[in-house]
Amino acid sequence: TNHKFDRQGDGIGSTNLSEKQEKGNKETSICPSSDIPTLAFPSISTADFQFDHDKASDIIVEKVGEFISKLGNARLVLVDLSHGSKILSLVKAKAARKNIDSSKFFTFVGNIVNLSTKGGLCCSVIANAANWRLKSGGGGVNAAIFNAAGADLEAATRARAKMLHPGQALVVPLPSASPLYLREGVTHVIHVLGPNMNPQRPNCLDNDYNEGCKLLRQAYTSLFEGFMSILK
Ligand code: AR6
Repeated sequence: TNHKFDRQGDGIGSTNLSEKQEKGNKETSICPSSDIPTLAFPSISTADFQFDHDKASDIIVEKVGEFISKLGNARLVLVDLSHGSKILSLVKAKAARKNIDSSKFFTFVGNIVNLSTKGGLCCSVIANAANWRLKSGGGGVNAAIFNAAGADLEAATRARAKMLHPGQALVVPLPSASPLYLREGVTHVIHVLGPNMNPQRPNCLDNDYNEGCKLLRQAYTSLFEGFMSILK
């Protein structure tokens, strides 16, 4: 019964289509304010930072399970680029096994910077798998988000913090002139720094999964608490 978690950007027959039709399929679609507050987040640390997918999926499901009841009507959505995403399948299966409410948490295939315009999924808040310097570029979801948001995001980020420690998150309200705000209806970006297992990157944990799992749990706690602070 995994399929109930499997919503997709191009899915026919989903509620997404009618949402789009209501907006008249306009290219510049700001999500209606009546929309359910939604956090879209990538799987922190599991690509460039080379964190074990099985361990990461356990932690995602554990943390979602812990926060879901505190979120009121808000939703959490784990996003990845491809239908073949290993982390999405693992999380889907484990969330189903734990009977996590699939209207409050589901996985979604799409690019986190165009979920509304391409996928029909309105997400007011998106998370970024950041680097410790909070710098643009570097590939992955970090490069995609900084590119899509324009210089506004760099300035707004810089005004709040110069760096992050692993396990920390930083909530950044997106200036209303940002293309990501105007086009996709994203009001906040939450930068998250996850644990790093890649020897080519700073602060490599050298396969210490004791510390790594602790830091990844902290990262998701910081992310979901950051999202809750926006909802208040
Ligand atoms: N939309 C949705 N998901 C994405 C996108 C996207 N546009 N791009 C990547 N993913 P990663 P990390 C997925 O490598 O492992 C950067 O260079 C990807 O498939 O972005 O935490 C930073 O500057 C994977 O599931 O983040 C840091 O130095 C997930 O997002 C470093 O990488 C995270 O992959 C952080 O590495």
